[in-house]
Amino acid sequence: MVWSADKTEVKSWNEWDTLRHVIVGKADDGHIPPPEPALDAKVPEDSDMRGQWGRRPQESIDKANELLDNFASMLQKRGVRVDRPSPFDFSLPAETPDWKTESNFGCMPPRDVLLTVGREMLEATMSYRCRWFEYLCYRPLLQQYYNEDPKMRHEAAPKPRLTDADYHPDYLSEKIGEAKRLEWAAEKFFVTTEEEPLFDAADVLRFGRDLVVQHGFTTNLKGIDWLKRHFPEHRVHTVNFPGDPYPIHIDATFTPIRPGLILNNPHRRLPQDQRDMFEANGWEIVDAAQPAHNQPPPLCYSSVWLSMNVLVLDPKTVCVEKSEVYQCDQLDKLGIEVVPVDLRDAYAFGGGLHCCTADVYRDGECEDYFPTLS
Ligand code: DAV
Repeated sequence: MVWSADKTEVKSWNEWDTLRHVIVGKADDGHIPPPEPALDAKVPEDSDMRGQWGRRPQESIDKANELLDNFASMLQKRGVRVDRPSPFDFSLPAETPDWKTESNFGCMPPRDVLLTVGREMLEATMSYRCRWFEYLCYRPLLQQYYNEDPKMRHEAAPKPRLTDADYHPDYLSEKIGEAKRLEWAAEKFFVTTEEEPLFDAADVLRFGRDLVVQHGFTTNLKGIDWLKRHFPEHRVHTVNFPGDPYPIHIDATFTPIRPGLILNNPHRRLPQDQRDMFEANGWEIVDAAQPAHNQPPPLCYSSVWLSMNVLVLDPKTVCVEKSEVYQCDQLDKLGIEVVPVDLRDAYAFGGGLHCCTADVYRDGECEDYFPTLS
């Protein structure tokens, strides 16, 4: 069936088929949330964010929104339908019977919250208390898609309790040190426990009938098991990247570009035993180019590897952050048309071009890209 802009349809099976309809986040009212167990584990030990929290400066919000709006208009000019979330007052405390934290986070990165698999949009559990209510920003859109597309499935994973039992106290220390963190990551000892299923949508990559999920700070093994049970028609694969001292989200680490080609962060290489399924099925895993920056922008959670956090528009066309000249050049040499997008001043609000988007519709059907597994 041919996609039409007049009719709402939810469908996306992978990360690369032609993008027709997408959600782009907003920086409105972005907050640095107060300390809490899972969040503290992710803020780098030398970060300028340690010890401060509250609403981000208005001029940084305005600048980030300008960039996100420009990105959205560029996509629209290319014929992609773009929807935007509805922020709520993120300065409000977030509270359940089990815990309270003084503020919410924001709604710049829909990729963290929403996982589109075929005709389903699934709200992730999340693992930070400050992000527990974030799904509300997307409910008006999900409700609209549900009303307009009779085949759309709106699902939400069980809301987690997020009591202290969900977090290893060892990670509460201010000074763990990178060597220790790398040791823990290699042992798969992460901040989250196995108390209950936890996952962020940005830990999941979609390869047709295979889902590749990173086990790390934001997704535990129970979360991956939940995904297996929830998607019984899929093969769900657990991956780890031992070189990452702050392992959250797969999308600055492992980036499929088109069938057969994946960029991998050279500091966080996929271990050999986990590469086999890719190599046996003709997938090439190449080291991503070096980032163009030595430091993330101010007050940013993410690493410089947002350089590889790209948005694929179709298997020959990829949006790359404009200042990431080495990443642009590498993709150009691989025969990809690079669309440069200015987004760096929005990174602090929750990530790069992949993070700040969530698929609603891509062409293509559910294919098997790993036939040796059948
Ligand atoms: O490298 O800091 C960022 C991922 C954002 N979704 C990193 C991971």
